[in-house]
This record gives sequence, structure tokens and C-alpha cells, in this order.
Amino acid sequence: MTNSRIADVFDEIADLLEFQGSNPFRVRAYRNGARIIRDLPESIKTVLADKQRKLTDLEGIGKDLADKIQTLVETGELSQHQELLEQVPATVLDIMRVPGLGPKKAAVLFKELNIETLEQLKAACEAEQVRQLKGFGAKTEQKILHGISIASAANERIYWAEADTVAGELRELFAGCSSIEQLELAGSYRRGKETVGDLDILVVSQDVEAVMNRFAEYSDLAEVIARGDTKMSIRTHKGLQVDLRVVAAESFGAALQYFTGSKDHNVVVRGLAKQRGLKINEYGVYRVDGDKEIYVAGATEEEVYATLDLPCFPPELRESRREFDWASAGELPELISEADIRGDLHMHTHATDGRASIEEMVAAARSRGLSYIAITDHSQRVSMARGLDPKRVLGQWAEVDAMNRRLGDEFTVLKGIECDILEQGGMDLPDDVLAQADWVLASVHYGQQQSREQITQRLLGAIENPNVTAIAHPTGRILNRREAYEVDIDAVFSAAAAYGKVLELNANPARLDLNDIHCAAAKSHGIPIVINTDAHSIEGLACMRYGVLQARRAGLTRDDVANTRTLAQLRSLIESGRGNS
Ligand code: DGT
Ligand code: CA
Ligand code: CA
Ligand code: ZN
Repeated sequence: MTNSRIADVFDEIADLLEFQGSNPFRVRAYRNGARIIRDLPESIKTVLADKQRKLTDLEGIGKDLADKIQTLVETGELSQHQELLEQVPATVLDIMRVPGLGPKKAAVLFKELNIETLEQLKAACEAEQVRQLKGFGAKTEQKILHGISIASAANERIYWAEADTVAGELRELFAGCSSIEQLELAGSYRRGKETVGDLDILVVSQDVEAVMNRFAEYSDLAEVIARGDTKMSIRTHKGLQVDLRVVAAESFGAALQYFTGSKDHNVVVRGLAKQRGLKINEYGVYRVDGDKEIYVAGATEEEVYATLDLPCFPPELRESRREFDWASAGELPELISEADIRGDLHMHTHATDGRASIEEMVAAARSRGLSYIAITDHSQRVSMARGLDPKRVLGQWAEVDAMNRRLGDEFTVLKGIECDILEQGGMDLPDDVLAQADWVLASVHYGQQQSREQITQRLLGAIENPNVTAIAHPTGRILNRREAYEVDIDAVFSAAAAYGKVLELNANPARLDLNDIHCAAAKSHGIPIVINTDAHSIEGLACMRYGVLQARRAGLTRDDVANTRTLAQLRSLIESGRGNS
């Protein structure tokens, strides 16, 4: 246990006691203890391990505190602490930590308004109940609301798509800063990771002050966390941290390489450098010559990698998975790009839970440069979305036929359906109906809590059905909100490969399902991936890029993705999945 962790426990005891209205002297004793421990120049663990020494020899530590520290280090807990945690609801601790609040104010909120959770606190602020309490006011109420939004967001990784919005705003902000010579976003954002912890910006400029002043003007800035000579960090109102670093031009490529990461990728890079008598850090590549280090590269990423005879890896591949093997074999894949996509094969209309008509979806897809789409509304089981029964789906397909006659050869709408895989197994629509579709997605929406065995059997049943073309969002996960259901994904891959089925990479930024690792595994089974937006509006069609980014992280090329094919090629793929090839 580190000093700071020990101090945290003492501080928490003080908070909990204060919340309960305990004797102020007791509270102060614990707070003092926490401060003393935190400020100790030596690790408490080292002192305890040394038989020659006693904790009480340390400045400020008396017998009582020493005993408590010893118990805490030896047993990992303190009975006082455990008892308090049982008496006070755990969610109250979150309330105490909202900026502007503390144990005393949290106690008032609890006594007067029965507030135990951040949600309740937020609701009470919004209902203007908090300002009526003694010691609070309208201003405090506003401060609390703001504090809650930061506190609740601070620990969560955000979707790549949200990070991208902030990145776009920051690019725009800095576009108006004339002293900036180069600017790039690095980190997990640049690698296209599905969620982003914080944003990392690198800048070359002769005028650091001007750049930082500009940064401080960002409209979404909630607080400046730190501002130093070359680095500045801020937090946005939604709790996202953004780190800005100003670097020299001759180091820009090295810094970009370093801060793009991933850490694991960079560990390999540094190791390869060492083998060649080189040293790589965020400032450059150096030839080590005795005790001299001579700069050899660093202005661009290309030249940094070139010193190791490596290609400038696409950032999406820098995860230390297979990229180094590919590079040494000269087999780095030519990653898919959004321009390769010809169609979108999962979308909803206002017949179920979408917002637009077929006609509007067609127009929007055409203006995005696509040449075919599939309309895939929900089937009847999804009653909340007014899912289609056989009669309605056949009616919709007649509409699609009529639409295709009007469109001629320019554009094609496939007659599709997103058909539920029922809880007890089997498809939600009869086979004679499904057989009339061009494109059938099968989805698990209900019974996601079932056993691994049950869910796997349901999916295998769908894969074996000759009318099913693809499995949509095959694992059911929702980022930050819902874990994937239990499923034997290898069994799904084997079956999909055997039956010639397609698996979806759902491009919705909250889903991205299959994920990158699963997409790469599917590819190794020879299973085509279809990247679909699952759009519920015309704007939803823009999600394609998130799916493409994920596919790139999986190392997929154009050939690995079903909807890069021409319509004729796609149709023959569908036929082979029906066992008709
Ligand atoms: P995130 O922000 O959690 O989504 O993930 P990253 O990858 O953006 O991580 P971050 O922001 O902590 O750092 C950005 C990059 O900087 C990271 O991918 C590699 C590099 N880096 C940061 N700290 C270290 C470190 O302590 N050692 C090494 N080798 N590299 C680091
Ligand atoms: Ca980061
Ligand atoms: Ca960072
Ligand atoms: Zn859908």
C-alpha cells in the first residue's frame, strides 16, 4: 500500500465522520494523519519492513496513528473505515466529491432533501430545491450542476465519434492562430480506437504563449488543469481532458510517433532502435556513440520509421498485434477506406423506428455516392418499434420493387429485413416470407441474458437458415453501457464460414460490433464483413466512417468487406450463402 493510498483511507474516514456530524476533533485527527502520511519523504512500507525502525520515529506520527497505519498495511483495511462505509450509502461519497460540495453540505442535502445519489442531486438542482437550503444559493446550485457533469463524465472514456467532434472544434480554433506551423492530433484518437480517454494535440509554433492563450479561449473549456512551458491541459464541460504539447519542428515527427502510441507498439519500436545502436524518444532518433547522442531524424514520422527500415504504419495498426510481422514480410495490408464502400445494407425507415421514408433514404444514400442500399426494418417481435409482420413486410417490398423500376440502373434498393432471432430459437418471420427477400439480417435483441449455450444455439440456428444472409451486431455490446452477451464466438465464426454467411460490423459509434479483434478473427476464417450504418435517419448514414475506421484497425482491405463489391458481385455472394452457388 502506497503512502497516498493510506492517506486516502484516512481522508475518507474524516469525510464520513464529518458527514455524520462527529466530534470535530476526531475529524481533524484523521485529516492531520492523512496530510502527514501524504507528505512523508519515505515510503511507509519501507519503514515497516525495517526491523530497526518504528513508525513513531517519523515526524508527526504518534502511537495511535502508528497502530492504525500498521493495521491498514497488514490487513488491507481498518475496522473504523469499514463500519463507516456500512453506515453511509456509498453514493454519498460521490456527492461529497462534487466540486463546491463537501461532507458538511452533503449532510445538509441528505438531511433536508433525502439526497443520496448524483441523479437525485441533479434533479433537485434542476427543480431549484437546493437554492432554498440554508447556506446554499442559486449560484451554488449552478456550480453543483456543473460539478456533477464533470464528476460523472471524468472517469468515462468517450466514444470516438464524440472525441472527433471536439477534435474538429479544436482544429477550427487553432486554424485562427497564425503562429502555428504544424498541428496534429495523436493518441488513441488518431489510432481510431472505439473509445478515447483523452485527446493529445501536438503543435509546432515559435509563439507558445499565443498558442496557449488561444487554447484557453476554447468555448467548451471548463477548467485549465495545468499550464507549463510546453504543455497545457484542459478539461471540457463534458469532462474530457485535452493535452496540448508544443514541440520543435525537428522533433515533430518523433513526438507524433511517440504520442500516437500505442505504448505497446512503441515498446517494440524502441527495442528495434536499440538493436541498431539508436535511441528513440519524443524528441528524435539519436545515434548513440560512446557518451554522445547524435540526432539523426525526427521532423517527420516517415523519417523516424525509416531509420529502422520500417514503413510509416497507418496509426490504426499501431497496437503491437501483427503490424511488425506484416512489415518484415512486406505484407502490410492496404487498408480499406470509405471511398471503397459502394452500399449500405442495414437501415430503418419510418415504417418501424426510423425517421425517414424509403425515398428519402435513397436520395440521401445517392448523394453520399452509394449505388445500392438495403432497407432492413425490424420484424414483428420488436413490437416497441412497430416491427413488420408478414403482411406489412411484403407490402414494403412491393414498394421497393416499384421504387427500383423508377430508379432504373442508376441505383438499387435491396428488399431487406432485420429479422429477430427468437428467444426460443428460430426466426421471427416464416421462411416462405424470408425467401422473398434479397437480404436478410438476423439479430438477437431479446433474451440477451440467456446462457452462452442458448445464445450460441440461437445464432447457429440463424446461420444454418438458408434465407439468412448476415448476422447483425453479432455480440450485442453497447459501449460503456452493456457488455456483449455470452456467446461462443468461435463457434459462430466456424458456422458462418461453413455456411457462407456474412458478419456485420455495425458502424454505430456506440456499437462498433463486431469489434476490431473479432473482425480480424472473422477475416482469418475467410468470412466477409459487411460494414453497415444501421441508420435510423438520413443523418445516420454518416456513421459509415466509424465502421471503416474500426475495420482498418482490424487490418481489413477492400476485398475483405462485402459492401465494397459491385451489386452483381454482392448478389452472387448472397446466392452462395443460400447454398445456390
Ligand atoms: P487514451 O487517452 O487512454 O485513450 O489512450 P492513449 O493511447 O491516447 O494514451 P495517452 O493519452 O495516455 O498517451 C498518448 C500516447 O503517448 C500513448 O499512446 C503512448 C505515449 N505515452 C504516454 N505515456 C507514456 C509512457 O509513460 N510511456 C510510453 N512508452 N509511452 C507513453
Ligand atoms: Ca489520449
Ligand atoms: Ca494524454
Ligand atoms: Zn437495425
